[in-house]
Amino acid sequence: MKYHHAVLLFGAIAAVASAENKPLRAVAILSQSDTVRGNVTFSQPSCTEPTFVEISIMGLLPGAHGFHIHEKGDISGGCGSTGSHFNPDKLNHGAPNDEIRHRGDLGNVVADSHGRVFTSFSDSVISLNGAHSIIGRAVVVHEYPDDLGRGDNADSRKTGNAGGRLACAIIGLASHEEEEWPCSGGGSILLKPFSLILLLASLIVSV
Ligand SMILES: [Cu+2]
Ligand SMILES: [Zn+2]
Repeated sequence: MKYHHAVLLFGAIAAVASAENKPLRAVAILSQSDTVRGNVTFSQPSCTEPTFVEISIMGLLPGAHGFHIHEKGDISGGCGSTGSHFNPDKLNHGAPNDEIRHRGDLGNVVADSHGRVFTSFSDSVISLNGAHSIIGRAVVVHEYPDDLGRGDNADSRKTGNAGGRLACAIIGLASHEEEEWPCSGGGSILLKPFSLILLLASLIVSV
C-alpha cells in the first residue's frame, strides 16, 4: 500500500470513528424554587442512539412527580414561560414507552422518603441533535404525578394532570469536544457515507 493511500485510509477510518464515538452531552440545573434543587444530565453516544438521562433532585415531597421536557428554554417569567410539553409531532400526551406520546414525555420521577431522586434511564425519543433536539428547551418537575394519559379527563391527554411546576431548568450544551457539534446540520448523515466512500475508494486504489 502506497503511503498516501495509507494516509487516506487512516483519515477515513478516523472520520468514521470520530462520528461514532463522540458523545453529545447536555446539562440542566434546576432553578425557580426555594426548596427543590438538582440537576439533570443528558448524554447521547452518537447521533442516532438513545439518550441517557441521569437525574439528581432534592427537596421534593415523597412520591411521584411529573417530569417533562417543555418546548421553550425560557424562564424569564419562571417555569410558566417554558410553554407546553415539547410536542413537535402534535401527538397526545402519554407514557415514555407509549407509541403515542409527546417527545417531552419522560413520565415521573419518584422521590424517596427524604424527598430525593437519584435515577437514570435511556430514552429513544428525545435527542440532543437534529431538527427536534431538546437543547435550549427546558426540564420541568411537577407538583403531582403524571397520569401518563390514562386519566378520565381531556387534560390527561394534554398534560397528564401533573399540576403546578415546582422547578425547571434550561437544557444547555455540555460537550467536552472542541470540534464542531457532530450532528448539527445533518452532519451525521453526510459525514458517514462520505467517510465510507473515502474508505472504499482508498481500499480500491490500494489493491
Ligand atoms: Cu411538564
Ligand atoms: Zn406530555
